[in-house]
Amino acid sequence: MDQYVDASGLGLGFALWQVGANGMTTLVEGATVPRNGTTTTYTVDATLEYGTEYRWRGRGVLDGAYGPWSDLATFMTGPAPPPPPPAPMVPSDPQAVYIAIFESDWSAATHPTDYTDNAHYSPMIGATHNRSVQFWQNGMLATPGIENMAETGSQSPLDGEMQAAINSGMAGSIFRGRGLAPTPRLENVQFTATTDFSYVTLVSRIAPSPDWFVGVNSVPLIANDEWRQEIVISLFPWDAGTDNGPSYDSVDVDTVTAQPISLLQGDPVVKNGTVAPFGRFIFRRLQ
Ligand SMILES: [Ca+2]
Ligand SMILES: [Ca+2]
Repeated sequence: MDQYVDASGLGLGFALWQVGANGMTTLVEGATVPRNGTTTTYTVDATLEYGTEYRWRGRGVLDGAYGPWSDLATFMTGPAPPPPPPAPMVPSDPQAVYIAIFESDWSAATHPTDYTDNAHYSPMIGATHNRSVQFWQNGMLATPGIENMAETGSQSPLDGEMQAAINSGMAGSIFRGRGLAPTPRLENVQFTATTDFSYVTLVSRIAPSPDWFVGVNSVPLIANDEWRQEIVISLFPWDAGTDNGPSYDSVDVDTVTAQPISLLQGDPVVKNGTVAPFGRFIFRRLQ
């Protein structure tokens, strides 16, 4: 413990203890400093811990002789401040341009049962949106927009449903692509996603068919705070649950009580006992 005295030889000694959870005290710091007028201040060098009890006391020092210690004084340090907020969970780029590639394998080789020479797909339609809206979903009843898309290939009124989501702040943009005719074939469509609308939904009708379509619902384009570079999704056939025809060229048999959207099973989409995918969507970031 260093000792200092002022010109008159009078100094003050201080000692500070930390009180542990078990009540044991540990000396944190002690010092002797020159007297400074009527108020002598000492600032400890040690960094004190949050939410911890400390005790201290002082005594006079004169020419190396010590007076009696004062009574112990006690104080409590304040609670720890809240941790800093986590870094924002958004990519540094506020938007990203994607190309959606629709690569169809559908042919007499992939789906030989009842294969039709007229096999094609209706024009693609999609939207960017947030988690507050789903335009279709496995187990959900088809909206009028999904029903008409799946039964006739029309982009309407699905585009109206997407526009309504834009108007209510749940979707960012609608994008439309060409159909695929004939198949197998490739088509693509570009769109721009933003951090506010970073999910993508895209559908196209399997045609001809009663009410079958390929599509994805709410694909997240951001992962680990970054725009995803490439996402490949196999396309299994969905049944919109709104027409009962059993095969591609069936005449319209409107379903009296609509059924939930479900994965299409059995003939004619099965080959060697399993449903064969019709192709894939590839979402690739361009910029
Ligand atoms: Ca119908
Ligand atoms: Ca059906």
